[in-house]
Amino acid sequence: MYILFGGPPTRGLITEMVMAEGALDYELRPIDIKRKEHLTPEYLAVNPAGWVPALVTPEGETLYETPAISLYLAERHDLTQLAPQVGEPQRGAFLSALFYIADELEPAMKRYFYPHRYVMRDEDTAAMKAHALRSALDRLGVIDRRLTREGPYHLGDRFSLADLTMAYWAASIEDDAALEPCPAVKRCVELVMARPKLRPLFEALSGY
Ligand SMILES: N[C@@H](CCC(=O)N[C@@H](CS)C(=O)NCC(=O)O)C(=O)O
Repeated sequence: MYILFGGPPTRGLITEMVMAEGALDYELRPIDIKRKEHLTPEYLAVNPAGWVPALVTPEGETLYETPAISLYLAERHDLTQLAPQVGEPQRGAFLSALFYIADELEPAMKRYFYPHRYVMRDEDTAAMKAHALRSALDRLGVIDRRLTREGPYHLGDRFSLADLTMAYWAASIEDDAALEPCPAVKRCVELVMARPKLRPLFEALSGY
């Protein structure tokens, strides 16, 4: 059985969504980052980076970095409904989409949630948060243009981990109106959130 260190409102939810889509069993060990449980010696022994999620495999190996965990689960369990397999025509487009989200959108979201870490003076925190949101929306704007051209999903009619991951981040933006300039992103998020196995997990996110 997998052991997942995470829980809402963290991106551990992305891993839970992958588990749900794949009907995989796991034991959730919630880590409350507000109470700094991710910085305890016990948790740092699991993931020395002090971040959640971390996933312990049935064989006892510890995995970290959310997109890596998602890909690992999709590949190990042949979850072709989440990821085109190596050699499939859409594999390259899928990897490009997933890595764009991981490398470009995620860092902006990190600054959005932790703006105080990126300023020299406390009084600049609100401006940093606003700047981070603009950066995230800029990235979502790029995705929006792709989805307008090729959507409703990143791979056309085919849902994938790229949509799931993007939807988690877009749904995490506190101001619903912020997504108004990105109608194709909004449409994709709605489609992802309506998936029966994912709906309860997105509801858990909106409760925070
Ligand atoms: N690159 C890592 C980052 C993980 C990450 O930053 N997780 C957040 C929760 S969503 C966290 O642990 N935050 C605590 C902190 O940064 O102190 C991943 O994608 O898994």
